[in-house]
Amino acid sequence: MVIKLGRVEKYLIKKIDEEGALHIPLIDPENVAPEKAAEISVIAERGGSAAVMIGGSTVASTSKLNRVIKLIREKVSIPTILFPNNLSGISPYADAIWFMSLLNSLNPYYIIGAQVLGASAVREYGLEPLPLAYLIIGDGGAAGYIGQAQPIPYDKPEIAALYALAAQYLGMRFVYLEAGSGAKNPVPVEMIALVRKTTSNPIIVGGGLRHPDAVEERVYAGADIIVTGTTIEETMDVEKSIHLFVDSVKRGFSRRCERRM
Ligand code: 1GP
Repeated sequence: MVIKLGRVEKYLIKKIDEEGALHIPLIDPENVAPEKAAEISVIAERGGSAAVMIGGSTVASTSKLNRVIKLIREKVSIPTILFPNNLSGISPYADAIWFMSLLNSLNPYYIIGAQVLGASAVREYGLEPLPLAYLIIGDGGAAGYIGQAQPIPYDKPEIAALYALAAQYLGMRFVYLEAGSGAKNPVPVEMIALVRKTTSNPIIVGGGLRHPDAVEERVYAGADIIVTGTTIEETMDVEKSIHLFVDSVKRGFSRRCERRM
């Protein structure tokens, strides 16, 4: 039997193949009103972001989440992807869901329990599941705390690489290196580089990425998708912020190509 990829997964893979690396903004419906979320999404689509992720570690109100996604979908055609913290993070209005397992949690609920409870809703809502290994690195922020993670130390890239390889062998098709929203220090470039060497799955990197240079270095090291949340939610100039991030992703990738030549 051949695995049939869904529409959003095919789109992301094709876009990574064509453009090298992508930027995706993350919107937390607990922090951002629907109108503002839609405005950010329109600017992101125009600025070249590949999709919009919606979720946050403390999302408790699915109706608030639904309102945000409905409005975003009215305004943009790039895919909306749920980034669920729990069952409350599942909405029928999105295109896809990171069907994620927090592999370095100490609590089996975040590794497989919530997934078992949420699977039938994902099917019923027709959400496309994107199988994702979620790894908490360093500080871990609220995601690490809520998810009861045993964070991988910043200076132990080999542990992250082994998790990523094990996840690939288990059939997961994306790996997310998460330093935690608003983390003081993002995922180190050395860790991304080693994970890149170890797995062939697309690598998503997020948490604490505020400066375009930091984004560029992480794409150069091998990140395929860069996620930024806080900076875009808090900036007074969303357009400029999106432009800087999308541009730094491109620069990081073209430097990576030059290195290969
Ligand atoms: C958090 O990786 C994301 O889950 C984004 O983090 O809010 O720090 O950009 P920031």
